[in-house]
Amino acid sequence: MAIREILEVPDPVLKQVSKPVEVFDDALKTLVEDMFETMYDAPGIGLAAIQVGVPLRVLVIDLQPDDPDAEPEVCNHGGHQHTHQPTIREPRVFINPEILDPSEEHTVYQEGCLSVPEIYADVERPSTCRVRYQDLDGATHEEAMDGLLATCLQHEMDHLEGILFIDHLSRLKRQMALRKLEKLRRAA
Ligand code: GNR
Ligand code: NI
Repeated sequence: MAIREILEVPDPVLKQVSKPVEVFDDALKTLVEDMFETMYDAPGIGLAAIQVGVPLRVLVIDLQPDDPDAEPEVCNHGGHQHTHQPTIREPRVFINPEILDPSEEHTVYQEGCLSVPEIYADVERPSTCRVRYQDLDGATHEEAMDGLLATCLQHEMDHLEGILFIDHLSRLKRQMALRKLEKLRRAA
């Protein structure tokens, strides 16, 4: 397992259209493992293969819900004791995903993207949809999506077409976002 470098705007690789996966081999499993490690490290709730420079139709998602009923874990580091809820991992892999039946109802969600760091903006998308996808063994599945999972899946699907969430903004808002990012980078 390895953490891979996440490409950021304006890297032209992010604009590439990703190709379908045709071979379900060990190299694909390694890519997916590395994508999870990279996503958890970032941290983020989703990652498309193109974000680590691989133009294949592969997505990973983990909304990482905290289990409200779980026993808090007590941490003690640097002599400072605190508690936090353990994270339940719910890793999901979508290979060659297709969106079906997007709802007419739309939801606005404040999105961010690991390839557009520290920029957040409202994006409107269909509230629910179905997804048809393959798993790591090549088996096909279909599933209904709603809430943050539907939003995140559609954000990741956009990456497969070379589209970033800022591409959904007006030109003015997109330019403001990119200028803010430039300013943050200069300050860093
Ligand atoms: O970590 C992420 N958070 C997020 C928040 C709202 C909508 C979409 C996302 S996905 C993003 C990680 C990422 O860039 N995936 O491509
Ligand atoms: Ni993204």
